[in-house]
Amino acid sequence: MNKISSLLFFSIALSSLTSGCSDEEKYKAMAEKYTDSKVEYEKHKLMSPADMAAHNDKEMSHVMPNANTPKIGSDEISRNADDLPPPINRTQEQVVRVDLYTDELVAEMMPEVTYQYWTYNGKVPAPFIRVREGDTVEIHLRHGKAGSEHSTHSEHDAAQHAAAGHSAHSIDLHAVIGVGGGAPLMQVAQGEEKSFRFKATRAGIYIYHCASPHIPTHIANGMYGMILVEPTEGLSKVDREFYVMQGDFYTSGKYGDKGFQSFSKDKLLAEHPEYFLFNGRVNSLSGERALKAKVGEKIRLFVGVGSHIPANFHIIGAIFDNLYKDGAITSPPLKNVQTTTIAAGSAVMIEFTIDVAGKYLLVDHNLTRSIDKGALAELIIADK
Ligand SMILES: [Cu+2]
Repeated sequence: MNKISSLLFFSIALSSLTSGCSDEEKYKAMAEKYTDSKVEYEKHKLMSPADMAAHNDKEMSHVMPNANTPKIGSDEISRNADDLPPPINRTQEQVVRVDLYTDELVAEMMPEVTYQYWTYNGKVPAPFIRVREGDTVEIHLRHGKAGSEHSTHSEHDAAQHAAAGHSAHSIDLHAVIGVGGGAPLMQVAQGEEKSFRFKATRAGIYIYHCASPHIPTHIANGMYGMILVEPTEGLSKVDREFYVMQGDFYTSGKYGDKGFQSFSKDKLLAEHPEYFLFNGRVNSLSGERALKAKVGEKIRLFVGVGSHIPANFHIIGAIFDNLYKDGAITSPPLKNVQTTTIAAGSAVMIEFTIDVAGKYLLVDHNLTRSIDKGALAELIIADK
């Protein structure tokens, strides 16, 4: 056994002991897995970014979230629906710097149910990026939060990340015209930071997501967000804007099963999610965190599907005055729409007003997803 693997073996044995397990065979199996992952990591280090992006990750299927859970936090995983930058009012193009970091963290999917999310900036969805057509966008992506436990590169941490299936993270922005949406330039290993620039030439509302092997797993675990490229003339003025993303989640246990739920790759491959969620968790946008507006106000929603299953987006009791399908915000809108499909990896812009005060529900009109599997949010309309 060389120095690194014996060190790994020692720390695994130690962590197993502290968690009360003394089964020697189990240590051995775990050590072997770590050694394998170490070899795997070395292999990935030697790959070119293009190979990395194309890599189909057959060997990386030994995902071990339990053994590699970096931290247990009670932090809110869900991004608030009003957490987006204000409209752009400048008339000149500029360079816009965007700082992102990746973080894997355990959080509540619903009360007493926890899950290890993979995120940009610690929330699902990722930050809403807002730029103007003609801007030069400079994306900085760091693997690990600066100053955190995994912020600097170490062989041990790298092996852990590799074993957990995220030896690299990256970003593919649908607003980019270029190979891989930037992903081949942006494969970042644990402790690394990379950046690239692109010119936002096409106005629209776009998805961005992680594109590191195994790509569907990274996305399913929560690594997606939106980028809005406003047209040069800007968007029409509204009173409220909200940011909502639907995602499908694949837990080992069934919907509602208590305790830590590991990711199920089998269910992902079978396209059989247990949860359909708005902004990352059950009831993330309800009660205190509901979307709030007033009678007669002009409301604009940006709604996207980050992960793999298209949505049938509907608001019970509302009609979409203007619907900009498929992210096409410069095309004439559809008028008076009840429900819209949103493709996987796409987003829509919706504008509407409501004349009657009360509580309205955002749903996926494939309604078991909302009533039985989580895709439900509240819009509270107050009297003026
Ligand atoms: Cu990733």
